[in-house]
Amino acid sequence: MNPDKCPGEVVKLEPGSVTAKGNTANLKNDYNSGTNLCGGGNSNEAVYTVTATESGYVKIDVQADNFNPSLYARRECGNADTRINCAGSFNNDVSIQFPVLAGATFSVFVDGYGTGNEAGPYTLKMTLTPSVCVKPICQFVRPSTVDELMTGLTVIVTGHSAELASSPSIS
Ligand SMILES: [Ca+2]
Ligand SMILES: [Ca+2]
Repeated sequence: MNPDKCPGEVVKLEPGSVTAKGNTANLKNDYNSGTNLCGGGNSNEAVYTVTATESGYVKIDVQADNFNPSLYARRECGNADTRINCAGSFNNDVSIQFPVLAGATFSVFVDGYGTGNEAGPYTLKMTLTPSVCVKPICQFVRPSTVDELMTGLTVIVTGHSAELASSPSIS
């Protein structure tokens, strides 16, 4: 798959970690994070579309060799309004995390943060920590935080199943 545009590289994420190396220097600027907070509008980016095989917590890290990275995830690859989470950094290292359900597909963008075209070699690491389910209750490993509420996903940790909600809520 062409890593430059949606859906980009297709990845199946099982419990544990997947590491990918890439280089945005030879790609094009097609997408941005959709918010000034996380940037991406001036820089080339690479795209990965990921399916989680189990419910749990996803943590995504980007280590940029020599540029300021922007990292964001969307539920729909081509739709900035479906952003799940994002981060931009003037350091070389940036990470985001969010809960997922089994079978959920999301897209990850390795972009650049700043006023110029921030691009170059990077290492992307994605880790899925599965939730622990003792029916009928699923206990997600990481407790709920404000970070999590930004994701637009609501994880119901009690009841018969975890469910996706259309908007964030505090419970
Ligand atoms: Ca691109
Ligand atoms: Ca971009």
